Amino acid sequence: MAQYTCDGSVGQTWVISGLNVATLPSKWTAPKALSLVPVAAAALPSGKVLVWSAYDRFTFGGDNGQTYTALFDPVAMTSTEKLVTNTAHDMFCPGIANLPDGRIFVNGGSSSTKTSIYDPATATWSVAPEMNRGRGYQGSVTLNNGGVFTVGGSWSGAIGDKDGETWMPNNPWRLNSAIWDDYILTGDSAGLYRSDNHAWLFASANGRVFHAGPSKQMNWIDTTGDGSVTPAGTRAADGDAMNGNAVMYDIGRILTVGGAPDYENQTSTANAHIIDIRSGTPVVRKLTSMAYARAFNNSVVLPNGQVVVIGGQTVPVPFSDDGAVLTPELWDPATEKFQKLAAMATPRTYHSVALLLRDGRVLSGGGGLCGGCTTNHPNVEILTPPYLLNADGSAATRPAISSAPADALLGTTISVSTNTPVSKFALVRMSSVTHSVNNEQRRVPVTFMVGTAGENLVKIPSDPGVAVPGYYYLFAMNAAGVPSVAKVIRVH
Ligand SMILES: [Cu+2]
Repeated sequence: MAQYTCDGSVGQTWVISGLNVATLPSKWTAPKALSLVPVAAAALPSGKVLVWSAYDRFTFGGDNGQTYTALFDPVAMTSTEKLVTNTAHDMFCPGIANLPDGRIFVNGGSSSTKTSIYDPATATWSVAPEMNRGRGYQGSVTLNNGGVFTVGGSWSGAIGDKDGETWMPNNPWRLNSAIWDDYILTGDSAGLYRSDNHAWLFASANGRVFHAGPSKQMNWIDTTGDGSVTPAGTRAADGDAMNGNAVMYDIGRILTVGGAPDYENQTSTANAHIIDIRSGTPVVRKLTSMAYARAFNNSVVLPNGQVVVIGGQTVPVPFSDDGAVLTPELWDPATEKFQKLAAMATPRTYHSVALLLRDGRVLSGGGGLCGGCTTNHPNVEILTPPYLLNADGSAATRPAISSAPADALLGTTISVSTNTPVSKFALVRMSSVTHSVNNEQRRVPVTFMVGTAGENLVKIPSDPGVAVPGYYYLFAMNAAGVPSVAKVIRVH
């Protein structure tokens, strides 16, 4: 029998699920209230998630030299708030990187030149060097050599001249004077204030970075010395895709979805493309589009290579939930198509976040930060994707990793024990997100052999441009594709 459900587009559209529009088995927890709007989120080696808003729990503006943060435990569904004042850094709208040693690196934002580092081992924040350029809404990414590259970000500090700069541990920021802001611009009608925002950056070998968007122009960036930029073509017929997403779902392969030609008030697209950068010369393919046009969405890669696209709205309008898309879509690399998942309860538009959790579920939260407005969403909800459920909606039987080393050196083989024979292993880098940008997440499928004692001998890639040093979830998957809870491994 057909079942009528609202797809969440604020009462505008109704779909018939189970008839012509299949929804894959999937479910959400009820929204869990937090003490603040989680505008930024970072996955920690403990499995907990660090979230923060701005100087205030519910609004932003100006440089107020402090930030409300909280530590969310997705197992206990509890959170602990901490007001961070010692770094004098208002960390609203910054760049974020997950350093190879597990620390969370936050540069710019409302305090535009500041850099702060969170150490999860001590739960403390410390001051790192200031950038040469003030920035907010820039793109940052951890490099294969352990540094951090950042570029763009005219939303904060002076407008324009936001050339790249690179930080190496125990060093000041070094300006890459030949990596001009101009290379990454979209054609936004609001000009430079918007056109150098939210760069999609993917670390590669030898300090190089692939710039996949959101401008339709793509580039290879070399962060050595003054740096250099080599144009790398366009994303086929895709236009500028501001506030869309780019996800490295497999080695050297990036899925891009959604976005809009302008930062706001322009119709989003449902576009989807694959960018294959394995040969060094990007090969772009247009895919069958999503069912929904979206911008301000988030996308999360699962250990099996599927990508969950969550939230967003049909026309991006900051601090509005009009046209919010409550139905996530799951992209499958085997079919290269999208299928709908169960709708979530809360619109997740501007200032929303999503991250993969250690247990293979997906955290979605935030949206708003506009004072007393009705579009503030100081809560999170958690998606159980189809791979954790049987066809009847009951919980699938999961394999378990009984032992794995805490550390793995690049190019070595590690011994991993599981409670049952498994079919696949994958590493997924622990990552961070704000404003629909997560340049840290990447999935690295890994090969293995079964040893004489039944142990799994898992091969860690040798190239730090493939397995960028850092903390990874290691998932085992059984023949049915059901993942284990991950073991957290430091790859270095
Ligand atoms: Cu913002």
